[in-house]
Amino acid sequence: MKFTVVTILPELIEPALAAGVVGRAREAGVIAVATVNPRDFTTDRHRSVDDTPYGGGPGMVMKPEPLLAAIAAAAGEPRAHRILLTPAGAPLTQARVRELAALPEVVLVCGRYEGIDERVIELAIDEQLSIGDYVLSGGELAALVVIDAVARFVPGVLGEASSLDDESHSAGLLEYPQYTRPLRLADPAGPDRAVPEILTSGNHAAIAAWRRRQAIERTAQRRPDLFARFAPTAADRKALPPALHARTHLALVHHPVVDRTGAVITTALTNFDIHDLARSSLTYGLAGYHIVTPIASQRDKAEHIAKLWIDDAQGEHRARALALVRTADSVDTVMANLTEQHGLAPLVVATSARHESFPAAARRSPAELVAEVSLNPAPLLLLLGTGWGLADALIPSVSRVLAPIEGTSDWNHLSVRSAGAILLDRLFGR
Ligand code: 4FV
Repeated sequence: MKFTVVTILPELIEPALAAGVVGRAREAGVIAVATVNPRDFTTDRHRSVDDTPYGGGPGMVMKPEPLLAAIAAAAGEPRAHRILLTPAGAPLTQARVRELAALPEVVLVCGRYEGIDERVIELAIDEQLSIGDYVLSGGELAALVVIDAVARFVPGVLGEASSLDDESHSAGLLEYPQYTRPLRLADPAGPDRAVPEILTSGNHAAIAAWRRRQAIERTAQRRPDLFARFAPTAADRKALPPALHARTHLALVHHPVVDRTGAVITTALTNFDIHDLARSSLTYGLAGYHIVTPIASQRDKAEHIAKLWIDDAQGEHRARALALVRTADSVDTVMANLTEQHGLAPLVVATSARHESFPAAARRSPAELVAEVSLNPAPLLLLLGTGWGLADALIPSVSRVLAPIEGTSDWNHLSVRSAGAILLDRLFGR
């Protein structure tokens, strides 16, 4: 594979390719790296490659003509794929790296100064890539990152191509921890640090399973964004707890809640709360929807309405949703039911429109909560408050609270049905 770097500082490229697997691959001719300098395509006696920005402002901008000529020379015919390294580009990913490695050659255009004339991008750039949300003094280091990452996928560059599959990000997961000799490492602050026994067990299947679990756990803890996109394999499913949504229960709490004055009250059950939240619960694959009220007649009403729909053959699609409905006289009763049903006490997560509620509970965004509890086999109990919200002081079992939903105005009185649907989508929506 051939890499041609368009840069006014070619001396930055050579040294980085003088050693390591990429350097050796270059010596072996498995990959080729060339540079083209726009300064060689200037026509003025100062060989200028930059000029002041139209519209004023600090710094200089790279002139279009030398760049266009240099890119054309680098791309040749048939024209190679032309990439500009810029913070404004698409984030570079392992998946894109793997795709680029399938190309016979790429041209990597490096900006300097404040950047390049926009018309060069319009006329002569096929793709813009960024190596990260920060600003470098030039694109050269980014070009070297691309060369190093892509070259690793070029056959013949890495000894064991197999190691590519195990690497971080290859399966959308972070890498598992690595160990080598010595078996026990002295730790001045405590007992020796030993290599996990599983790794010296010789049981390769168990070692592979342990490594996979480590990779999944690390990704969940450190990169909720990546974990949200992680698709477990069938084997993972066996090793991991059931999908989080399938062990999540929603509870609509009518007591203890507060009124606008903050007084603790019991609210009345409303018919469409039963239907709507049952349908949202089914849509996101929840395990159950619990209507919590200390008033027996209200519980009877809820069960009656659910039964009406469940028995009504016509409404079979509604019936599936209403079949999720349960009633309970208190949150504690729901917790006891779930502990019995799942054999594990539930993690109780509150929701609230107010930032200051449940001060003792850990605050979580939906992605953070999913990442934190996805590998914890316990059921999840999500509490929705009616009225003006849950009476936080009266529900000590809450250990986590989801950040309030924020729209675009300071008015935040979503109906509990809407808030429930939005939160479920943020937790489990694809
Ligand atoms: C960069 C990045 C980057 C911006 C102005 C070069 C510099 C200067 N490239 N990922 N981050 N480029 O900061 O790719 O022209």
